[in-house]
Amino acid sequence: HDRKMQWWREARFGMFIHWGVYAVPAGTYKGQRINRIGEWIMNRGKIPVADYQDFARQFNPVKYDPDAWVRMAKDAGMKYIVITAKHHDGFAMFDSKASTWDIADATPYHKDLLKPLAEACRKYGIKLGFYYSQAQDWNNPGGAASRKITSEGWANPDSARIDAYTAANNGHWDPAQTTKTMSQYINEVAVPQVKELLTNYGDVAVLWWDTPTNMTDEYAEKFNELLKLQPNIITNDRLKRPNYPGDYKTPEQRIPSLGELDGKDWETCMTMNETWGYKSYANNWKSPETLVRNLVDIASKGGNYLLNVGPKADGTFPQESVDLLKQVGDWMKVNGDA
Ligand code: FUL
Repeated sequence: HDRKMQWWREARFGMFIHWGVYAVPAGTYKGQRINRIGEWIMNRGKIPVADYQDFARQFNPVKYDPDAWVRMAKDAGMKYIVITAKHHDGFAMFDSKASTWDIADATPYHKDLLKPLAEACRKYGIKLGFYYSQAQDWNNPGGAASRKITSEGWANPDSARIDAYTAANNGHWDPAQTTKTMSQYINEVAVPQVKELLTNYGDVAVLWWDTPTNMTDEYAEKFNELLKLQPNIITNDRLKRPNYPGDYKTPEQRIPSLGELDGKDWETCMTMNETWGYKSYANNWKSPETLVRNLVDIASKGGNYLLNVGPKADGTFPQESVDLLKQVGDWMKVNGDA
């Protein structure tokens, strides 16, 4: 265990990338600004499946340049990247045979987005991990839909507008979401997709599970088994609580106090502004000083900092993120090991 954790413990700094179809609406649906985090727009706006899937027809990231992405991470002093292979909207950013709700079948771009990123990471010696939403999936039928919005401390309870249908249907808001059972979804979509991710992209450094809504130990064990495909992979603590603690804890949007540290490995993930997925009007950017102070605070307490970028639908990073990465990198070149 210590051996496979070694690179991660030394890394200290990584890039989180939340990228998907939600970058197309970018926080606005039918002229209305949907509040809170951008990658939740389908759930927050209770957008029907067919409407949401229309956004994929406009997802054509022709300016996507994974070589440039990896160089920006490396120049900032980051040692690893974790990208959303599939977020809660269920959209696969890779060519999946298990669903047509993927980049290859549902968009004009047609090409796998993760393969060239994996190549660029190999080229520059950056480790690559995949975020995969194993339980929540709002498009592949049978996937779970969370209506708990306070559990991770990232949202505000007063924003919950759960209508009668949603309350009666386990968080779902469109009948198209429940034409299959969760067990069908797990066996026919999620397990095959995780297998694809662990087979077709070379070394995978991290599997970053998320929001174990309605997960059972039986489902968790299916995913856990697949990890054998990558003997050196490490995982976070969100597969299923409490029986699957993974290799490290994931405080979200906050840095633990000294009193909270218990000797277990941990990684603080954090946004540069107020959203993970791109929103056109999210302007509450942290300063470069704040980012550097956070990194120093985290590193001094033995943790890792997973700092998020939410790319736009055209495949570019928001200019503010580019600038912040550059400024952190300039500091790292003098004071760190970038
Ligand atoms: C949360 C997710 O629900 C958010 O969308 C985001 O991915 C964050 C890192 O984890 O639990």
